[in-house]
Parts: sequence; structure tokens; C-alpha cells
Amino acid sequence: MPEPKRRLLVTNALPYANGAIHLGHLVGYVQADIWVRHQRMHGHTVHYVCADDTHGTPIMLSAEKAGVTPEQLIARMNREHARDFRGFHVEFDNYYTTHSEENRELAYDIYRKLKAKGLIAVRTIEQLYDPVKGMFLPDRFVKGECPKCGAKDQYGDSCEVCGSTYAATDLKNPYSVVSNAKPVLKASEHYFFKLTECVEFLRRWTQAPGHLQPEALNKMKEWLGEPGENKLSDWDISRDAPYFGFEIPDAPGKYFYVWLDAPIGYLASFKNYCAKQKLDFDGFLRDAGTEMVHFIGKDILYFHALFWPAMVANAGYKTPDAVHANGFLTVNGEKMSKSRGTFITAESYLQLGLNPEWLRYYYAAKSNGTMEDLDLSLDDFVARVNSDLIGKYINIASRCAGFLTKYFDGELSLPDPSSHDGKNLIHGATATGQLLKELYRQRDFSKALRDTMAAADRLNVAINDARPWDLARDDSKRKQLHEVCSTAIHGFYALSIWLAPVLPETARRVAREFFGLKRDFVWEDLKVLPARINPYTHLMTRIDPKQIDALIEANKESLQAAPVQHSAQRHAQHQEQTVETIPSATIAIEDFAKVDLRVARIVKAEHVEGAEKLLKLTLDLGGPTRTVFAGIKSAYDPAQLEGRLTVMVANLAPRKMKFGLSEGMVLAASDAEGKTAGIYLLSPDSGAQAGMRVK
Ligand code: B3M
Ligand code: ZN
Repeated sequence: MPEPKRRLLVTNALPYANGAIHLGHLVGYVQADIWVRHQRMHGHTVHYVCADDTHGTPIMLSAEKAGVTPEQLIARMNREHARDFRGFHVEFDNYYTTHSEENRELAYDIYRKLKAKGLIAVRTIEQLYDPVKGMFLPDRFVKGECPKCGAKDQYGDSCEVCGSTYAATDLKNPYSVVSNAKPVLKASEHYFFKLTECVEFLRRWTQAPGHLQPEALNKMKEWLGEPGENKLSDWDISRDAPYFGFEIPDAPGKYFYVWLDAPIGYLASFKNYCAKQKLDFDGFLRDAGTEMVHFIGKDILYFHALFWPAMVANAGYKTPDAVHANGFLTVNGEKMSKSRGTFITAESYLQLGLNPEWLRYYYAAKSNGTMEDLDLSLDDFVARVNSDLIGKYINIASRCAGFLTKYFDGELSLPDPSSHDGKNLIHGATATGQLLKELYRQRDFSKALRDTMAAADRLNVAINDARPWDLARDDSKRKQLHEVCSTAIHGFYALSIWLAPVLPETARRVAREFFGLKRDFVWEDLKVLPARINPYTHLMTRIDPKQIDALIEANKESLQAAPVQHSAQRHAQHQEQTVETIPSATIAIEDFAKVDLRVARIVKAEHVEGAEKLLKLTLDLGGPTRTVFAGIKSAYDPAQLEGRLTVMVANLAPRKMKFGLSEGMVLAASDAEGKTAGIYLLSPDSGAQAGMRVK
């Protein structure tokens, strides 16, 4: 019996329109795209949409800083984001924007329905306000001294030195990041969505089979509390002017908080697409047989598994059928870092000529459908792609196709389909195809690719044993040569179909150019053996490790010390927590002033067990000592360093390293690589004292 055809609306989290797409973002987009392609290869209908998330304070301020309107800023980001996704073969049917009429209408409709149901409350709250700039300050736009440990320049929600969390109003000596003014408390009316009244619905929705991954469901249970308990709070959905967003109907000067209209942007993008394609938007959403599936990063689960279903359910819209969360990306085992050059933009990767399918393959090989973090280990990336894709997969065609073209005019020897061999070939390909199909469906791409490569291994062993290059030298062995090479190419054909969701561009070329198909592969193609090939043309090159060096170099920030921690290091950005601005070539004096440079005395210098490059330094700044791990081992003997003065960045966010917490960084000169020309620690002229500020 043919399986029923699914009709899916699939979405990816909407990237915030305030920064470039980087390799961290791509994890979730590549995973979703692979899943979508797999569904389509089985004949299911998938509408795959995305958009830019364009509203909120950071966009407003970034635009102001860049001297453009928010509309201009988001239009530019939209073009860049769409270009980057296309570059990685993430093929949305529609890439739209939340700043659209469709989104405004849908947001208004949902809001009005919630209001009619009595689920909107208005309450007066007090918040920090910047009297100079004339605006309320989101937590990330207030800084001050940590109320617990006294550390300076901490954000309004948590301390990066001692890790404690608090309210912005608890900060000592607070100042506005926007104007430096001292914020004042000011009362204002806010609109709330009564999430507290949705707890029973949410318990049911989160626990329904298939809606959430097991780890996500556990998180929800924690957030929702035990039956009878209510741990949720109502959700503040309004922000006061000035704000870039949608003004709330009948509430002049009040705007929807960006997170209210962001997920509605999924529907808006789909609606816009339906209008262009003459599809029935309302009909699709009403139909109980259609499915809505969201791929997101694990840090935005709260929004997608609580706020979003509660909102749509109560407004009478379709509720999500599944929310799949992915983990964060680390590079070489650490957070992406601008100073290390591992905060890699999608654009730089493509511009340097790296093949997007390499990364798709590597991500897929490490994606098992859970919320675990994924590590892009750059050495492993090179080794794995070269060994699997080139050494195992492509190699089969490049070794065997030539003989078929030269001696047999591209004809493949086809075993009689009813013979033992013929049955085996087809049966093998379709049986493995069945297993792989199930693994793709469950998003265990890692296992699917392991099985695929195991099959490639077996095929390579068979080719090595049969030695077609020897057979070709002997005219009497033509038939054998024909069979050996044909079997190899039939295997290559199956591998190409199995890999097609991951390597869409290569699969497209294999299908059309090599096998002469007039279309792309579908899974059913496994049941039919191709009868001929066109001459083999080069399909994929190996990664040259030099390309990776160039990539790191291109992404190294010129100013080695980043003045504030880039929360955009996380796969996904929480917009009100991120002050990311569009990069510019020069910085203002105020920017430089954010870097707290101090004279420091090295009181102790030690080797670190197991660290190749690092020395552990204990630094005296005039107050409590600091520990810093510095990559200067190749240039200095620890004993030489003790007692001398150097310069350090004292307000760098502490960084957890394999060997301990590094609480700053010392300054040293080196060539770009830090290898050939040596490393030279800076020191002040004599007379300087530990703790002095360097300006
Ligand atoms: N823009 C945050 C993020 O990029 C936010 C997602 C919206 S999804 C509706 O992670
Ligand atoms: Zn603290």
C-alpha cells in the first residue's frame, strides 16, 4: 500500500536582521533543509519558509548608528541573508520579512482574538529609563556594578564574573549603554498575555507524542511544574515608543515586543508565498491533515514550546505539530571567537571558495536529532570530508567510469533483473534505502551517513579486489571488466541517491549530467538500475588545509581584544541581549574607551599540564589577582616572566577554557599566525605601577 502523502509547512528560526549569518546559524538551517529534501524525495509536499526577524531595540539603534533608517538596514540584511542561505543550498520556498503587511495583519488578528478571550491584561510596571535618550532600557542596554561581587561593567541581567543573575534595578552605579546617562525608574503601562491561564493546555500540548524531543519535554516539565502547580508568569508583550515594530491596535505609543510578532512571521511568510503560488493559505491551516514543523535553536525553546502554541491555540490558529531544537556550534571545542578567527561568517566561507557541501556533510555526519551541541573540529572536518566524500564516494566513479566510456561507450552491463545478481543489486539498494529513509525521517543523519559510508567501504573493497585497472590490460577479460565497473557505478548511483538530501548540488549533477536524467533524483529511483552513463566529469575536490587557514585568517578581528562579549557567539541570538552592530572599518574613541587596559605585574608564571601553547599567569592589578591563560609558551620560559610588568585587558569577559577560567588577556605582538616571527609581550616603560590605566 503506498504510504499517505504528507503535507508539511516547515520553518527555520527567523534570523535576527542585525548581523551576518555565521556557521553557528547554519547548523539548524542545514538540518532542516536536509530533512525537507528527504521528505520531498519521497513525494511528500513541503512548503519550506523563513524570513528575517526585523523588529526591536537593537535594530533601531543599529540603524541609527549606521545613519540609515531601520527599513534600509533590514532590506540590506534581507538580501545578504537570503544570498547566504542560497549559497549553502538551503532552499526556502520563500524568504520574507516580519516587517510586512501580512505579518501586521496576522499579528493584529491574533492579538484581537486573545483580547476578546480575556487573555490580555494591562498593568503598570516600573523600568529603567534613559532620561537623555528618552527611552526605556532593555536589560542588555544597562550596565553597572554587579550587586553580588562588585565587578564593574556588568549587564543588567547577569554578571559575567561571578555568574549571578539579578534584575537590572539591582545594579550598583548603573549607566545606559546608549547614552552613558544614569537611568531612572519610570512607570509605564504594559500589555501582558496571560500565559498563567494556559498551563493546562500547555501540559497537554507539550506531552503529546511527537511534539517535542525528550530532552525538550523534560525542560518543559521543569518550567510548567507538577500538575496543579503553576510556575509560569504572564508574558509582557508590549514595549514603549521609541521602538521599531508594530504599534498595538488601540494603544498609541505601545508596540508589540519583537518576540510577539516574530513567530507570526512564519505564517506571514507562508501567506505571502501562498498568494504568489495561488495556494489556499486558510485552507492549509484549517486542514487537520497538514503539519506545521518548526526547526529552532535550543535557546529559543521557551518561545516556541510555550508562548507560541498558547498564542495560536487561543487565537484559533493551527498549533505546531513538532518543534525540533538543535544544539549550539562550538569550533575546535570552544565557543566561536572573533579573536581566534572561529566566528566564521557564511559569506567568508563561500567567498574563499570553500564548497558548501563539505560543511553540509560534516554537520549532517554529526547531527543525531538531539539537542546536543555540535563541534566543528577543523582538523577533523578536513580529514572526514576528504576521506568520506572524496576517498570513498567520489572515488568510485572517478576510478571506474573511464573504463566504461572507453571500452563500452558508456553502456552499463545490466544483470537480468530476474537473475540472482540482478535481484541482489536492487534488493540491496532498496533495503538499505528503507533503513536510511527511516533514519532521515528521525533526523539521525549521523547514523544514516555512517551506514552510507559503510556501503561505500564495501564497494571500494570489492573494486580493489577485482582490480579493473589490471583487467583493462587484458582483451580477453572485457566481460569481467564490464561487470565489475558496472556494478561499481550502480553502487555509486545508489550512494548518490542516499546522499542527495545532504549533497543536493552533487546529486543534481550526478543525476542529470552523469546519468542523463532529465530531473533530480527521487528515492524511487533506487528501484531502477541505470543503463548508461555520460563521460565522467570532475565532481568534487578535496579540502586543502590551507583553505582552512585562510578562512580563520579572514575571520580574525583586527582588534584582538573584543571589548564586550559577543553574545552572538551563541548559535542563535536573543535580540534584546545582543548589541551587535554592523562592522565598520574604524571605531569611535568611545569604542576604544570600553577596553579597560591596565598595567599588570606577573607574579607567577607556570606551565599548564597538557596545554601545547599556554602559560598560566597570575597577575597583580593592584587589587585581587587575576588568572590568565596566555598563548605565549613557545616564546617565554615562565621563570623569565615572574616579576615583570605587562599590559592586560582587564574587562574582557572571563572565558572558561579547558584548563580553567581565564580572566582577561595580556597583550603581545606577533605576525598574523603568531608562528614565524615570534611573540613579544608588551611592557610599559619603567616607573609604571601595577593597576595603572593604559589609554
Ligand atoms: N530571531 C532569535 C534567534 O535568532 C530570533 C528567532 C525568532 S524565531 C521566530 O535565535
Ligand atoms: Zn558578580
